Amino acid sequence: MSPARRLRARMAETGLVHIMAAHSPLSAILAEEAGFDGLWASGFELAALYGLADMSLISMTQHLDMLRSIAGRTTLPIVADIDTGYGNAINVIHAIGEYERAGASAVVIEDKTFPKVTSLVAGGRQELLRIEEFQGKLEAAAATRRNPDFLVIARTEALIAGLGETEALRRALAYTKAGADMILIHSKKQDASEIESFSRAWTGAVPLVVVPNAYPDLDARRVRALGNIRMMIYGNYGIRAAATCMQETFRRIIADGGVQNVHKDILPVEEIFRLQRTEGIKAAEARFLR
Ligand code: SPV
Ligand code: MG
Repeated sequence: MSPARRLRARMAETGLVHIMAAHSPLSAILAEEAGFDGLWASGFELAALYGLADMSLISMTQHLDMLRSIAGRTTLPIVADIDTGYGNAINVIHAIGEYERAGASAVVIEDKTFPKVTSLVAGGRQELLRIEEFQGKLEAAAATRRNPDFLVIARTEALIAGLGETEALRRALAYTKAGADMILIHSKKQDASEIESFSRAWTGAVPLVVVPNAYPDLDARRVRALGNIRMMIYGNYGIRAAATCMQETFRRIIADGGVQNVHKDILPVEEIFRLQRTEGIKAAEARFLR
């Protein structure tokens, strides 16, 4: 069964899948071990890993290289964040071919203009495409995929752009008509009221996806109660968790004048050896090196 088929099957079976942001193969391995259903090849996380803003500065090649490395180290389905699709519908055709070959099971394409501005930043310039133009991009994506289980998820940024629920619903319905398999609805409000209201008003035929990072109180119990959300994406928690630990540890090393205190508080190197699958390499050495 392809990872894309597994992702669809898991959604059907559990009613809600939990997709963890991964910015590296190591973070993907940790997410798989923790029990997530899939991975989010997040644009924000990869940009942050490079020390850059999430504003279309990372190239498709950089994102694909990381996605391939992630796909090589885990068995989880990967939902690729392809931002605006790198241009118009022609760029989307090229991108879908590349992402499917690289091992993605789904893409999320957002209805912003290229270059985009990250969604949650205060005062960010948020410009949306004409609906017809974005429909063309979605149709191009759906027509290009080879595996019919590969998911094309349309993300509307209408709430992020301050255009209100009516416009968000209008766009989401138009994107469903264009062939989107799911609709990702995002908000920058610090409570989930916009998302819950949108979900209650949603009459479209496809399920919804949410990214509860500005509104962390929207947990799985509340999501399930809404009834039409099938995917929760934990976007930015991987890089924030990693940065939290590194920031604290690095500061302590400077303050302590050495690693004598932090040494016992972080993972032992043996655990890193395990995550690197070093035992398998040792076994191969014993077997093959003569
Ligand atoms: C990402 O993780 O890249 C996302 C989610 O798109 S957000 O940063 O909240 O827009
Ligand atoms: Mg993103």
